[in-house]
Amino acid sequence: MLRSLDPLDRLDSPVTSPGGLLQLLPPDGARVADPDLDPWVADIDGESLAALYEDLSVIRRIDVEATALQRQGQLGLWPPLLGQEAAQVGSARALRRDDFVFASYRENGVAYCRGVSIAELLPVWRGTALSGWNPYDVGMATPAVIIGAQTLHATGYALGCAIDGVDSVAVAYFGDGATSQGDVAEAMVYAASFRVPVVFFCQNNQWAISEPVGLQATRPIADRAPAYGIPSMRIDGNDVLAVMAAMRIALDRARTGGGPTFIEAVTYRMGPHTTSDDPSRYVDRVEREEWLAKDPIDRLERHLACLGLLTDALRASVTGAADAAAAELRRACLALAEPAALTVFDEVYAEPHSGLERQRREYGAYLAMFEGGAS
Ligand SMILES: Cc1ncc(C[n+]2csc(CCOP(=O)(O)OP(=O)(O)O)c2C)c(N)n1
Ligand SMILES: [Mg+2]
Repeated sequence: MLRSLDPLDRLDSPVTSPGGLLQLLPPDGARVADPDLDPWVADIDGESLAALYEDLSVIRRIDVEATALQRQGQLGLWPPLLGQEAAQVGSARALRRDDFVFASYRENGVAYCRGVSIAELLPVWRGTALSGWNPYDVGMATPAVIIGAQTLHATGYALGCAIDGVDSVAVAYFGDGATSQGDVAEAMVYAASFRVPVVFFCQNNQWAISEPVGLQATRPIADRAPAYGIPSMRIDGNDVLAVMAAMRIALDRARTGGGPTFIEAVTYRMGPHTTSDDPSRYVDRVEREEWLAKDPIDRLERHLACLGLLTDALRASVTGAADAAAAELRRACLALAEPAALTVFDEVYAEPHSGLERQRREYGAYLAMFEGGAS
């Protein structure tokens, strides 16, 4: 039998916090109590809150700067995470170094928290390399663009951890849209059957490109998990403390043999799907305004102010860190060397492959037709 904690039990109860979400920091920043979540963030003192505030602010700045660089033609594409900072920081900062993340393209905030350098975030989006970092250096795989596929990778990795007898946990990050993919269903069935130490972390940002979540989920997405035998929590994804508490509950369950947990972090994609998208064609402005009032950084600022911790010194140091990140992003982007065209065939397979060699020859011959020839 799976161990079930109160947050799961309360999912079916009509008397949950507003909107049916588990919450510790509402938009006005006045901390609310939650008997299930509170013990899991009891150690978060003023210093920790300030560190979270810096993470959120730096990540937003990286995201905004990268979006601007794409607009200036310096990046080919960028998938903004604007509005989802708390979901990413709260969850990623709950992880241990030996845990392993399998994410989609949008988790640049998670990558930052895992220790991926700003320079390593960029090559894929500038098109100068097929991947930006060594997964084993940071405990995070490079982004999966095949929607939902990473849930299978995470489940397999986590099963390996269990077989090895280590208590590391794998976390799959994916979106609301991904929950309609077969891969996610397969991963959840498998994880439940074998009590795999994996956390399914769904950022419900209300959109799968231009498709609103309501079209594919007439019930909360978190409600699906118990049917697989997986406990779930539906949390306010713009509340960094609630996210951290939920992730710590899930990690503890996984480490102690309780198997998988599903977390639905309810948030909002404030920007376009990617820089190639024009959300003004389908997003309701009033709805977006409503979510703007629930901004994850504003509410942490209000909370810090309530505690008397939003000092000029803190503001100055956080602004300094964000400015430095933006400058580093711009510098690193412009410094990326353009790769030789034929290197696109390198490191596709570990072993030589005749089909790939044929393609390399053909492309080389094509390039040779131009001035300068193949490089
Ligand atoms: C298997 C697969 N089908 C379709 C796509 C095209 N696609 C790219 S992003 C996306 C929407 C994903 O939405 P969601 O899972 O909510 O993640 P979000 O982009 O909102 O973070 C789709 C359908 C894809 N990349 N892979
Ligand atoms: Mg989505």
